[in-house]
Amino acid sequence: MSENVATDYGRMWAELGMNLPAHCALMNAIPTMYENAYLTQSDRPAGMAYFDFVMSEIHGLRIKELVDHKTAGGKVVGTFCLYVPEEIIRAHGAVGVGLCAGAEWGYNEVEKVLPRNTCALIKSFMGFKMDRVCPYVESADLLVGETTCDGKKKAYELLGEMADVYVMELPQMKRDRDREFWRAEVREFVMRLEELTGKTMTAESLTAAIAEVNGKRRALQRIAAARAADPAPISGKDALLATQVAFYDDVPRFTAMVNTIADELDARVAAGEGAAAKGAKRVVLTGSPMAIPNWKTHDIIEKAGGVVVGEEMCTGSRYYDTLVPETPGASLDEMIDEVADKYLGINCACFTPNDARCSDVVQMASDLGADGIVHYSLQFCGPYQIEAVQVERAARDVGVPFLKIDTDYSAEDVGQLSTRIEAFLEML
Ligand code: BJ8
Repeated sequence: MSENVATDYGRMWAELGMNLPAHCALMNAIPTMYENAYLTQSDRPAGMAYFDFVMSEIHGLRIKELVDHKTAGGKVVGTFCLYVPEEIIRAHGAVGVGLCAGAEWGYNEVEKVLPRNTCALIKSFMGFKMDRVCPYVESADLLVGETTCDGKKKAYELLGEMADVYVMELPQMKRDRDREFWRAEVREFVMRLEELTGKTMTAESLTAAIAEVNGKRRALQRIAAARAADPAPISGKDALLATQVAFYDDVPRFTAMVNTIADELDARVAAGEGAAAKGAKRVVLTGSPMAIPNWKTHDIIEKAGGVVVGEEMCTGSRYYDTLVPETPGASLDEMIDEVADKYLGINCACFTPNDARCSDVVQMASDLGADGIVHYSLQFCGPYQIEAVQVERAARDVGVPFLKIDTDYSAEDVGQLSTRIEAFLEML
């Protein structure tokens, strides 16, 4: 994509206030990463052509859609975490976009304000904002943070000096009083969105939003279920990409495309066709989220001859495995409670205790016939790095081999990780 302001996209990026030379450098890097990770694969489902297109237009067509939505009076709400309820945003006629950044970017500027030993995810979203290279951030009318880990909390204060930031207070335990607290917090969020959009959420608008987002999650569940087959009908990398794109794509279009891919996967499973060889070593990944363009670990595992069959992470099952109940005749208040409760059910390592995550991981490994579990943490992420101890214990208890890796967004450790992962796959 050209950064020339004479092109439609160039003009659009300039009008969003982006730093065009820096954005140009980013846009030159991502296609190469995508080609190396994705277009080198063989036996991909034909339906993945949609995601090739989405990636080729990642800062183009979708941003144009967001800009058109804003021009028509709509709002765009950027989020960084799974706990921010997408249904509530949509029920106000706003579009939600996930902003978790997966690239090492703008670190020189970021490290002037954040300690070097901050996790890559935080440095990345701060770098994207400080360098003005992300059109999703720049088109958002409101950025919504949350009190998960300490690094994010404090980074949101600095982000608030550059953009309009609203922070939801997330409890760190799941007792009854925490549930009540969180339900109240979700109601405050409704009020903030009413103020932003000038619209009042109704039972009808929330019912429609719940149905739409549930449809998206169900479509992703179909892909997840197909991955139980041997040979796996889709690579882990392709399945990961579908979940990553779910955070910002148009919901009805995305759901339709993913259902088409799921139909194709069902047919592949019936025909015994796979994206990986039958008998390839099967790996479940668990840990910190992987935002676009962070495909490093999947790429290493699959280039080493293994196949990733599931992700217990926010860019995986934590995103799609539970739905908000669709209860006919429920009042708006009851629906808001159901939305809040569904989100509080997510098992992030920022909660204590978080035993349910350990059970989720071993259950997933069993359901998908995994040969091993790889625990992936971003360096300096205390919650996941420490909780790895309990996850390892849970894996050992059920006799599933376990490997723990701590990494970041750079390519510097690819050689070392490849060696460790190859040895792990050989041992399985
Ligand atoms: S629900 S995983 S998206 S908080 S990796 S910034 S925890 S130091 S990302 Fe997350 Fe929500 Fe939890 Fe999911 Fe902090 Fe760790 Fe960095 Fe993290």
